[in-house]
Amino acid sequence: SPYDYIVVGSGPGGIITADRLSQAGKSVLLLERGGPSTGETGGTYQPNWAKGTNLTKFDVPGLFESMFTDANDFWWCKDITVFAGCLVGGGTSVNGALYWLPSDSDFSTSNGWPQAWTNHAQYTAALKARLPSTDHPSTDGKRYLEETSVVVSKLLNNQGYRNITINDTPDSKDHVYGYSAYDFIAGKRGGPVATYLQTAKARKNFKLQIYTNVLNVVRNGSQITGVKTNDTTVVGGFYPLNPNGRVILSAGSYGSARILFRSGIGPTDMINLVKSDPVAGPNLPPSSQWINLPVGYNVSDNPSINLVFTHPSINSYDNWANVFTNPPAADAAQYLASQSGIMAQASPRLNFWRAYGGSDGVTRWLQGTARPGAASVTTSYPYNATQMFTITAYLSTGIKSRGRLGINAGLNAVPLVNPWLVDPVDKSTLITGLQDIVSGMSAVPGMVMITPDNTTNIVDYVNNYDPSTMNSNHWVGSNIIGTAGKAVVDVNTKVFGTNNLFVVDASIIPALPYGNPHGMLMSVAEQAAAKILALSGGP
Ligand code: 6FA
Ligand code: ABL
Repeated sequence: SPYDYIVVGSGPGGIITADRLSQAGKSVLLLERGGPSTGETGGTYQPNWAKGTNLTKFDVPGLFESMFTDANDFWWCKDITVFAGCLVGGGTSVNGALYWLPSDSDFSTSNGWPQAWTNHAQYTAALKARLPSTDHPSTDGKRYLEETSVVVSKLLNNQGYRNITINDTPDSKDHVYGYSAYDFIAGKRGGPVATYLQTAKARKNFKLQIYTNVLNVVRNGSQITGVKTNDTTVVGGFYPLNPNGRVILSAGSYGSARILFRSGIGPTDMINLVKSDPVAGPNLPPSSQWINLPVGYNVSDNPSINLVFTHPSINSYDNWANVFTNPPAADAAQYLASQSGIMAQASPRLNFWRAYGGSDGVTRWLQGTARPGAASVTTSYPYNATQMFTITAYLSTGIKSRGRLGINAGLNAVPLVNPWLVDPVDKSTLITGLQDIVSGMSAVPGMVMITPDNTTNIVDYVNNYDPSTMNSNHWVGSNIIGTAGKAVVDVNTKVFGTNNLFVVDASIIPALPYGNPHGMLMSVAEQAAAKILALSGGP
């Protein structure tokens, strides 16, 4: 049967949009290419130590670092060459869950937003009401494995930083630090899956269908009639819309761009790659109906650089290496008994921000994330791995570098032009920020930097940093919101040149917010759903 709305992708953008549309009484089909994640969604992938419970890898926050080291990593999209979650919840089922309520700056016109989006307060309030943040996720209210925050706060106190509860004042992002905040709930992964998806699922007019990959939208010129999927149980894999129905793409920055290319929407070079494909080519509309939009351009992601240190007080928690297979027995037992303890939190412990005026007159913000352990160490000196911790420095709001994403001949979604440190002042600002962090070390007796070590200075370290490890998984901008001629979607998130095709996911965000983006994105989805419902001509 046809639907009022077909939402493609059950990441944070898709779940929140689908929940709000179904709450308004519309019939909504949410199509997800991947399978279940948390126990609540039917997921069953769990560590042996949790057998007999419904706690999966996706539920237990302390298993976060094992997402990157597990050989059975079925949750990543295999046809996207950067990290992207392909399962119910998308990125929010596998991410670090760092959760920052958006600031006014995040939605400012100087950050690329249309004026009509700047008043985000009611949408952010709606988000906060559904999904509060916590900086002490363990159910006993205690904080665990806090040595890293103690050491890094000493480093920052010495440089004029203030200690705050970060989500109490989202606009305070200069010389501040605080405990890492998350959207975990009751010691488990929470996010949109545990909240918005549950209210949607309780409605008769909402349906979630998993393992259904949307290949392209089906259209007559500017009118979308439905979507074509890999589902062989329906004729042509086709899911139809009601006559005035709408499709909403929420397949993520790479996923939504690819669906557009495969629907004849985007730069001609990308659509021609689709045309050359023996399977996808025949599903394209005739070239007279192609819609040329800058899909994949204007892409941004935080450039991030890791500094690794040791300090005698640190417990690196065996670098999280054994959390899935064989964690400390007492920690596993405590978590199973009451969802408390070290396993109730992902790896980050402390976050900080500082603003930097650039030589080009633009202010750029630096975010730091500190955690026990390290993803890689380069020194050839001996060091004590049980005492190591990482500070990741991200450059966020204000960066000018942009890249391009697209598809290759195999229709895999790929970065085409890397977006990191293309702009020279982005680069010099990040270098200054790293030098500032390091300059405070003398105030912290016993702190030793092991990556880079004393054979490499910060400038050389940044110059030689492997770009593939400079990424932050915070891709935005590929379907940028804005004005005709420059943007992909309009102020209502409708794709230019179409009557009834929308995009609501990270791809419409014009510029990076201060912090890790999924909190801000969920406010975007609240606002987008309201604008789509208010737009005339729909169901
Ligand atoms: N953001 C934060 O704010 N805090 C964090 O700590 C954080 N950590 C990470 C992280 O550790 C990793 C490894 C990654 C990859 C991202 C992180 N992020 C973090 C970023 C954050 O998760 C993303 O910004 C956010 O999830 C983006 O949300 P979107 O709604 O834009 O897109 P998703 O990729 O989450 O979801 C897309 C969904 O569509 C997926 O479920 C996918 O399976 C589905 N899909 C894709 N193509 C499809 C198709 N053709 N048909 C049907 N479904 C499709
Ligand atoms: C984020 O927002 C980033 O997207 C992730 O990259 C980051 O996790 C989390 N939040 C937590 O800060 C890091 C891991 O801590 C590393 O161990 C891992 O190597 C890296 O992601 C991979 O990108």
